[in-house]
Amino acid sequence: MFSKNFLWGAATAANQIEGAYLEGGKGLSTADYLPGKERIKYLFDPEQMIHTSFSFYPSHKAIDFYHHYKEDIRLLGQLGLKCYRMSIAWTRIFPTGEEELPNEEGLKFYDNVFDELIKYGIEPVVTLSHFEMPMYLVQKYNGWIDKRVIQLFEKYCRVVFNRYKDKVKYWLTFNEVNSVTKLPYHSGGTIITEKEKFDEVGYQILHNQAVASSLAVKACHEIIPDAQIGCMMQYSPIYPYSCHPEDVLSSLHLERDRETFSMELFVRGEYPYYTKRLFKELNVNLQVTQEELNLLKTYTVDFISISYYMSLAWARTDFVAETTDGNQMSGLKNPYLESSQWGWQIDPIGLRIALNKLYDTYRVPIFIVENGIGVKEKLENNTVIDDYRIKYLRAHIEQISEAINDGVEVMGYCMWGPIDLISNSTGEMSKRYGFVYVDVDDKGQGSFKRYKKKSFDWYRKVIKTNGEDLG
Ligand code: BGP
Repeated sequence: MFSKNFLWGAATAANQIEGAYLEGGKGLSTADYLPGKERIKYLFDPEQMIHTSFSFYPSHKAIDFYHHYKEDIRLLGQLGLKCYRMSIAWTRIFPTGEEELPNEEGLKFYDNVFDELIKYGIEPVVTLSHFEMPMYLVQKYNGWIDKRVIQLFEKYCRVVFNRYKDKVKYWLTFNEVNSVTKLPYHSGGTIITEKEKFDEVGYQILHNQAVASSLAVKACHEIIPDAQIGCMMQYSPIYPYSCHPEDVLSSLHLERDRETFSMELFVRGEYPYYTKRLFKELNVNLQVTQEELNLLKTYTVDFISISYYMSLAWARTDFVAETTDGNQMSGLKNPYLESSQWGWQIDPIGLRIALNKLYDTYRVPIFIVENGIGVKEKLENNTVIDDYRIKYLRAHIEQISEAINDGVEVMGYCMWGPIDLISNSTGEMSKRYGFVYVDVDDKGQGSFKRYKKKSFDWYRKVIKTNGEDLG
């Protein structure tokens, strides 16, 4: 049973929808340097990427939400969304990150977006940093590895909290914050040249972002006392491939090191008990002050938010089995699960498991802020009959309902990508997630017209009946 105030929603990110990458005084961001399909090659080695000039950059136009926001929010209004998760591009507010004063045109743009959402009774849920930051700060400081970026981020947070305090009551700090230890450029604007320092740099960025999150929590509560602010983690439960004790142990380690480690910092406000051993094994030595540790402990988040797309299987090091791709992590193929066209394993029960595990450990409310399926689709008769999407979302919503019946406090659910958008991992437009088809291809060509898919009316009904009618 979903509570009356359950936040039914949908989620996007600025660099995947807005376009207009140099309009309104916006500065260049890390995302503006990501190419289209070629990006996969560079995700783990961005140094060469930022010095290469590509023929096409998806974020520059994206789906042109910047000029279509009224039309798009009207569609979100028709869906009956209770909330809409979106992100603010830091570079629209502070183009280089270091200006004395914010860019009024950028502030005004988000004022317009929030006003439009509020007009339709949609609560904005705002991510402060979703895989982008001013490129200037990458060039000057090498991104989040430099602690001076913490203060610049705090300044940006204080500006947007003050400006939008009457309009936005739900905030998220860093999108999929645990990804920084795997993707330091993507999530932290840091280029690592000494490969042997990869783990050390990754965990230092995570620390710096945890400190910044504490400062954001402090500022948010001071400036908007009735707001709630959460952290955001990419969570794919890691299953042991077999009941061999070594498989169980290695999956426990993988899940902790790559995923839940970050939650200890943000939710409990301290380094987990296994840190010493982990850091010794990874040869990680961090620059941490007592003042920073005090901040972590004092200003913890109000709730956890997660993205959930899939689960992964894992085993002991010398075990050989078929592998599969996943959201920023690959793993072993689970013989009991089907996969999406991109190899992400479809596992609705995994969401119930994820919610129970997190609630069991942290006992704070959980907000699912991303879940969905990317599919190659063709527009026929001005629509797409996407029964597979309905099936995927229905199965996941059923499992959320089960988790709520288990006793887990779930605040809300945002499906990912209500209107087709640019894929984060592949830069493709053809990895479509939406209830609304957008006529743009992988090279940014098309009419940019929007068309409702079959799932549009289905989700509208789900929300209208507060999850009673999933048929
Ligand atoms: C998450 C990101 C999103 C989004 C989603 C789907 O990791 O937070 O930005 O894109 O995954 O992934 P993709 O776009 O790679 O299919």
